[in-house]
Formats: sequence, C-alpha cells, structure tokens
Amino acid sequence: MNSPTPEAIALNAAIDEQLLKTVGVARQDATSTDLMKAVAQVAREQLSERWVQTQGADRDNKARRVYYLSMEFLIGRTLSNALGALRLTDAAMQGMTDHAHTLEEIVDQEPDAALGNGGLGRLAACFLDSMANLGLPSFGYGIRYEYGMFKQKIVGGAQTELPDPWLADGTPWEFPRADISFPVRFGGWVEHIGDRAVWRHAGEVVAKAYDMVVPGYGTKKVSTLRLWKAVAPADLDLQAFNTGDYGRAAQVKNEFENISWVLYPNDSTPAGRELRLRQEYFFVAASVRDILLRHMVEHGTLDNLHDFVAMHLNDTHPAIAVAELMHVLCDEHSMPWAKAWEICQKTFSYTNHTLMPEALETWPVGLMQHVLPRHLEIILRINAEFLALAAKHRPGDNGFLARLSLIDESGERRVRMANLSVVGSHMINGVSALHSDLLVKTLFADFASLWPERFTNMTNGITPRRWLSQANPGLATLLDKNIGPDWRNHLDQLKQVEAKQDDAAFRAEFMTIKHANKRRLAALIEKTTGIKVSPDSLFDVQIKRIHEYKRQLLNVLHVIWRYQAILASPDAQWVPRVTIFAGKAASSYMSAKSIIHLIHDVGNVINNDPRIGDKLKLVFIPNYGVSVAEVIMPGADLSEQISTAGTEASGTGNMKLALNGALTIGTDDGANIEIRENVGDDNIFIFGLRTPEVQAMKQGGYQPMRLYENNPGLKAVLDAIAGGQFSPNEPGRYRGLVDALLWGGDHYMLLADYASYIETQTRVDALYAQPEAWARKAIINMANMGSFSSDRTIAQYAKEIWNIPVAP
Ligand code: 26V
Repeated sequence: MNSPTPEAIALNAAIDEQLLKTVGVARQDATSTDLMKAVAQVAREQLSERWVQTQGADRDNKARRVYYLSMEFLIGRTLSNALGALRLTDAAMQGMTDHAHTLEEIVDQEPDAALGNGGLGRLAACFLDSMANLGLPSFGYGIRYEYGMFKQKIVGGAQTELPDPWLADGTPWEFPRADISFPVRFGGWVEHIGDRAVWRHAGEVVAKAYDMVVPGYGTKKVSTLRLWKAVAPADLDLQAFNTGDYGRAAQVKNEFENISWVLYPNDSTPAGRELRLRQEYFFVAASVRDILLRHMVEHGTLDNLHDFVAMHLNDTHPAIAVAELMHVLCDEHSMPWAKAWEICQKTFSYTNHTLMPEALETWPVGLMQHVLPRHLEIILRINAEFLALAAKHRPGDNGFLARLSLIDESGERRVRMANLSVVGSHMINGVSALHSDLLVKTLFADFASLWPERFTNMTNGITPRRWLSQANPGLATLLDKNIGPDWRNHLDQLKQVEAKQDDAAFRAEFMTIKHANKRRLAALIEKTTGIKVSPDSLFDVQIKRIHEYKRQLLNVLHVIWRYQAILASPDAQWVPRVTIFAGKAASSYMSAKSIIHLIHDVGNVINNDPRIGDKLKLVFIPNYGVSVAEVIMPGADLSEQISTAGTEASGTGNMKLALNGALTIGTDDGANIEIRENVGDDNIFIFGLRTPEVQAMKQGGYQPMRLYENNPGLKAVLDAIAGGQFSPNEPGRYRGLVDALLWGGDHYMLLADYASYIETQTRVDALYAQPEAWARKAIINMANMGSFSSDRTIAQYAKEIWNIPVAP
C-alpha cells in the first residue's frame, strides 16, 4: 500500500479535528454519516475563504453582476463537487481508507438537495456551476424549500409519493445570514395620493437569507446561491402567545411560514393556486430588494441600475419581478414611470423552457387583485401603454392586440405571465435551435413581428465537472491519460480523442470502463428492484420526468413487440437487451402514473418468463434524481430521446448520456438535432416524423386507427395491453391508455412513429452485434460533445444577453 501523501495527512488531521469539534464523536466511533459531516466541514471552511475573497473583489471592482432568478435549483449532492473544486478528491480517498471507509460510501450519506422538478431546475444548477467556473460575478436566487421534490416509492407497481425532509438533519452547506432579511407584503388595497400610489398591504412575512457557496473548478472564484426562507414577523400575534393560546399562535405562524415549505412537484400543469403565486412573489420581492440594496451601497443611485445589474427570468415563474421593480422604483423611489420602464426593460431578460400550452402560467385577475393589488395596477398600465404602441404597427387589427395583451380576455380574465416576461425584457431566448425557431413562429410570433431583434437562441448545456469528471471517474481518468486534465474547463478538447477510435487499445480500455459502469448500474438495479440483469446486455435507457409527450409509452410498445418477437422466433440471434426506465410522474397526472404502472406490469411478465431469460429485461429504477442519474448516465449504451418532434424544448439528459458514450436513438427534436449535427448522421439513430410533418399530418386528419389496422405487429402489441395480458387481475387497467391512442386521436402520434421506431431499433441491434463498430461510434459521440458544456452556454449568455465580460 502507498504511504499517504502530505495532502492526505493534512486532510485527515483536519477531519479528525472536525469530528471532535463540530460532529462531537471520537475518531474510532465515527459512523459514515459522521465522517461525511466532518469532511463537509473541512471543505466548507476552505470554500468560505474563497467566498469572502470573491465577494470582496466583486465589491471593490463595482462589478456588473448577473442575478439568475429561479423557482428551482436541482443541485443534488455537494460533497464530491466541493472536493473536486478544492482538488481534494485524491486526498479524501486516501483519508477515508485510513478511516476504514471508501469515499463513495461517505459521499452516499449526503441527501440530495432536490429543489427542483426536472430539466429546468437541473439546468439552473449546471448554470451556477459554470458561472462560478467562468468567474462571472453572479448570484442565483430561489426558495429554501423545507421539503424538496417528493420521494417516489413503488408499491405494487404504482407510484406513491413520500415527503422529502432533506433539511431534517441540517445541511453542512448552508450559511444562514441572520443579518439579511426583508419584509414581503401581501394583500390590502392601493391609495392614490396625487400621482403617488401607496400600497396599504394587509399582511407581511419576513424573508431570511440562507446562502450556499457554489465553487468554481477552473478558478478560485465562487458563485452564491441565496435561498429565502419565510418566517412570521417577530411581533406576530403576541397576544395569542401571551394569553397562552399556543395552538392558535402556532397556527397563525404556520400560515406565514408555509410559503417556503414545499416545492410544487408538478411540471405539466401550472399550479394555479394562491400559495404558488405567493411563493413566486415572495422570493422575487426579497431578491429584488437585496439586489437594489447592494446596488445602492456600491453606486448610491438607482439611475444606473441597468449598467450594473442583469436579472434573468428562468421561465415565467419569477415574472412578477417586472412589476415589483416598477413598484419599487416608482412608488418607493419616486422615479418617473417612463424612466423606470426603460431601466426595467434593460435589466431583465427571459428564457422560455416549454411550448406546451398547458404549462404556460396565467393567473386569474381576481386572484392577482387579492394577493398583489398594486402589482395588478402596474401590469394593467404596462399593458395599456404597450397595446397603444402595438396598435400603431397594425391599426385596426384587434386579433393582433388580443393575442399580444398581457390579459387573456377570452374567459375568466387572466394575466399571461409569458407576455409580461416578453414585454419587460430586452432579450428573450429559447433553449435549442429548433425551440427558439418555433418560439418566434408560434407562441411569440406576434411579439417577434414587433421586436425581431429581441429574440435569440441559447442552446442548453451541462456541466462536465458533475456529469463526467465526478459521475464517471473511470472515463475521466482515461481522458486525463490521453489529453491531460484541462477538458474539465475546456470541453472542446474532447475532440482530440476522436482519432483514438482507430486505436484498438484505446477502444478496449474505453469499453472496459463502460462495462465496469454497467456492473455498477446493474448493482443499483438489483439493490433497488431485486432484478438481476447481465451487464453483457445492451443497456437501453430512458430517464426523465414521465410525460405523454416524452413518449415512454412508445418505448414500452417496442419492448412488448420484442417480447412477442422473441417468443415467435426463440432461436434467432437476439441481442440481449435491458430496457431501463426511471422518472417521476406529477402526483395528479393520471396517465403518466398509469404508464409507470404499465412498465411494472409488463416487466413482471417478461422478467419472469423462463422462455426469455437474458434476452430481454425491463426495469424501472425508483426515485430518479440527480444522484441516481450520476450512476445511470455512465452505464448506458443507448439513450432514448423519443419525444414527438416539436415538443421537447431541448433536453439535457440527451447531452449527459452522449457525453458518457451512449448512442442516441431519437426524434428530430430539441437539442437532438444539434447533437446529430455534431456527431454526424452515421453516429446517431434518428427516426420518425419531423416537426413540419407532424404539423401537416395533424392538419390533414391523422387516423391512428388506420395504422393499427394495417400493422399486424402493432395490433398484436396494443391488443395484448388492452386485453389485459399484463394485468390479468384487472384486465381493463390499461384500456384508457390504449383508447387514447386508437380513439382519442393519439395526441403525441405514437402510432405514426411506431414503424420507424421499431425498424430503427433493429438497426441498433445490428450495430451492437459488432462491438468494435459500436465502440467507435460511442467514442465519436463523446468526443463531439464539447459544445454542450454549460460553460459554452453561459459564456454566450454573458456575451450576448447579460453584457458581462468573461475571460476567454
Ligand atoms: C412548470 C410548472 C408549472 C407550475 C408548477 C411548477 C412548475 C414547474 C416547472 C414548470 C415548467 C417546466 C418546464 C421545463 O422543465 N422545461 C424543460 O426545460 C429544460 C431546460 O431548458 C429542457 O431541456 C426541457 O426540454 C424542457 O422540457
């Protein structure tokens, strides 16, 4: 055994000290959780130093900063990431051996910070990582949810939801800022005194700041994630306390504090609930006040706010910030409306993350009046002035004005948050080339006709530190050996290994690493589901939120087709395959939950059919989240990205999987298109209708029943589901799912893409049967992912939207 390095000796001494001083246990009694806490404390102290330095420097330089406002930050675990940034990973590995543990085991003790639903929240976390890495003066602002994304437990094949009290044992990573808090007001009415508006609010809650430090990898700079917790005002209902009515006092307190209790776990339909609107305003109001205070301290005036402050709206969730900034500038700082409006538009920018009409936020005017009466007034004034301007462009076109209006007047009057975001911003972007193009052609076509120069594209990206360096240490080491370690900060350098596809020894090493990652994934599958799978099979992976548009059901149809085909030709040379699903369904989204149930029912039949053996397995890994993803991504051979063309704004799992050497089977959708452009047509499996064909077929009268009648294979698959073959105890269980395809119009056109999908899957088999050819393509995929680093994305935002210099 190697003798410990000086770094490991120093680290171990520091860990022992923390075990004693902060955790309160003796070295020999420390459990793995104790060790996790002690190592985290050591890292925390070192990060804290970097933090103080960064903030001091940014203050002294009067830096222009970006403030990323987001309801969600899906950060996952912090320990490995922090050790990597501090270059302490090797020392910690050695140190833990001395403590008779492995670093992996220690790291596993940390709960995920699951403060997000899916892609939008994880993107915000990758972005913060890149902002720190690029040394961008930056803050993320969000909510310190007491309960994050629910935990998914599968009971009898069905999803159940359990709470996620991730803060129950505290977290070593937050810094409570006792001195930073702001009152946030709600309700009441507005008085107009002369030309001044005074908001006589009815209630107030206090927002308290909790910071998390976001370390950079390539620099000693850090970024800050500031999360707000709601607490009742100190003087709250003292009377109830004084009279000893503690029950009543606690109830009143809870009514205030519930604002930051729980993340809304629904990314398919807007919550539409008063508490959600309160959450949105709560964190926006506190953040805007914090930002303006910092600006005033540094500059002493708000006249130049837009010169030093860029505020970014991560989807429409923080859009009320537009009205809040107007409220503060005009009502509290007596700035003239026109001047405030100019500053406002120069300060904000907005990213749209979905075209799905059901996910677009609107708030009933009556509710807005009740919760934020002054903000409603402001929105109505913005709207009146905006519509007057728009009317000059197309006089007499009332349809145009009705579509542009911030108020939807078609039924119960509602405030359209997307329209407010567009009108209040100087730049608006989509998240992939296709999505940004569709935005200006569909959802925002009218706005784009007014302001074409405001619309742009910023294709998403992912942080290579977490998604390759940390998640796939085997592959990271291989890359270090071949091209040195700098790819972590300059992912373009991966291009240098493309030529290695011709090197048989490199290919062998690459595939040996993949195999080890598959064994690790197989172990996770066995641990969480009890199902044994062979790592020699093709690992076919679809991991993401469960949504009809993402078409997990199409994948299941393929699995059933394969099952039937194997039974029909048991002696054919089947490429053994394990189809792996993971993902959560919104608790109220019945068809998504039904798809999860179907996956389990079909898996039960196939996995226990002795005629099938290792030729086919179907598994569902429960409780998908960042940490589970870090194990699945490196072990995948095939990445399923099969949304109906035109529906997936970008996708980022597609990037993570390709970066880890999986080949993509996907539609011409979202960032799949740009992945194809980078890896080349021969190294990706694209199938199905393209967006214009989807649109044309919808208009031309799509007839799914025809496809069913004319394709015997498809018919057999759907009949098996509808006939109860997989749910013998309840034969009608999936009638609804099948009826929606055959009689309900098959909204996401699964049947239209079915034949193309099956045919493409057989091409996948053929390639997998040639391991050397497969290895070459896997290497080519990884080597061409350079432009999908979130460093590239953030550098582009900084240059083209936020106007903040980044060192090249
Ligand atoms: C909507 C709502 C409605 C109210 C309740 C809470 C909630 C939470 C999230 C959402 C919208 C989710 C939109 C979203 O996650 N879009 C995804 O964004 C990814 C990053 O840009 C992108 O890769 C995915 O394609 C896109 O679906």
